[in-house]
Amino acid sequence: MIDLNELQRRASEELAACADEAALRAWNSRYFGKTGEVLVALKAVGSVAPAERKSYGQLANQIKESLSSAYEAALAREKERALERSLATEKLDVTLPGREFSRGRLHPSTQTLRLIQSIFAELGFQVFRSPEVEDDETNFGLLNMPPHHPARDMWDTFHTTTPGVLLRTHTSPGQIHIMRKLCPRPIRVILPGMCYRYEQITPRSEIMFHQVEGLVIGERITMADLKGTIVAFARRLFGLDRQIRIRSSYFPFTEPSIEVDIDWPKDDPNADRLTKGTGWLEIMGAGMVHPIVLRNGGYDPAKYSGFAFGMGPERITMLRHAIDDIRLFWSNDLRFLKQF
Ligand code: FA5
Repeated sequence: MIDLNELQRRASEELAACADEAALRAWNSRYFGKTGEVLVALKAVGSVAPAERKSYGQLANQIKESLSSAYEAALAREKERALERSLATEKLDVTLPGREFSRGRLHPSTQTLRLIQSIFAELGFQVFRSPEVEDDETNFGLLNMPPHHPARDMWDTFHTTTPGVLLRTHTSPGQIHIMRKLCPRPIRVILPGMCYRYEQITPRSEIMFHQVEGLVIGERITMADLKGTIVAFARRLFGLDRQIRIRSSYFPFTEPSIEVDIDWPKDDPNADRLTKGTGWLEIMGAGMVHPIVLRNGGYDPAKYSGFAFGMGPERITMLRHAIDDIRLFWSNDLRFLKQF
């Protein structure tokens, strides 16, 4: 017959000696597992002599109850101790102020692009996109610059390995796309996007920069509409204190053609360097859409006329904030970008 008192004493001593949760769980399976000693002792009741069976059974049950509640209590105590230990060693001060997230912001060019778009939205213009990778024909040919036209020299670009496929040098090819899409309906759109030029980088010229193309086509559109639109836009963007200068110019895809300048802030020490001593910075080219271009877009120049412009948002941002070097825009220097 199993000595129940000895079993209880031994189990209690061993339980008291358990130092951590793992030891407690090992104890539990030793005594209460499938073949654990306590369960074996309980099952042994059948082999006890009938006279002693009742008292043996009662004692075995008592021992089982008391050992199992002692185990539960020891386990709970051990869990509490483990929590205290981790609180003491892994200190977390919930009263400390949180770490500040560094918040991103919009690039100054994006801010200007959004401003330009909102001004033109007020003037009734829709926004369209056109591809940055173009074919030679749309970037030049359909804009009245056939192969070997000398004006192509003003817009040297990056060519892909596919002959005739290039990175657009201006947003003007978008004029052809939108005309062919909307013909013969009237058009009043802007086409913002990135352009690329293979040229000398200077404080006012980059090899990649944004442009916002504008195109208006309809019946009886005149140069007065172009001038009125440009002045209304510039007044909204720069305020009434800044001056606008409109000069005659030349583009193969407009006739007549103009260029528009804004006066550089007079008190800025970089004024001379950036304006080549003139006090003015050019922000856009514009003009009345050339009849050949109208025809290439599907419009009959005898019935329709239109104006177009192409402006540089980086130049505009330079003028708004007196930024003295266009190279700052794409150099990813946070000291510059965080100021906007
Ligand atoms: C053109 O690109 C013409 N397509 C503009 C146009 C459109 C004329 C429609 C008539 C009708 P231009 O090369 O001058 O023109 O560029 C227009 C504007 O883009 C410039 O006034 C300037 O603001 C900006 N720009 C031109 N080159 C650069 C450059 N390298 N870096 C930054 N901005 C530039």
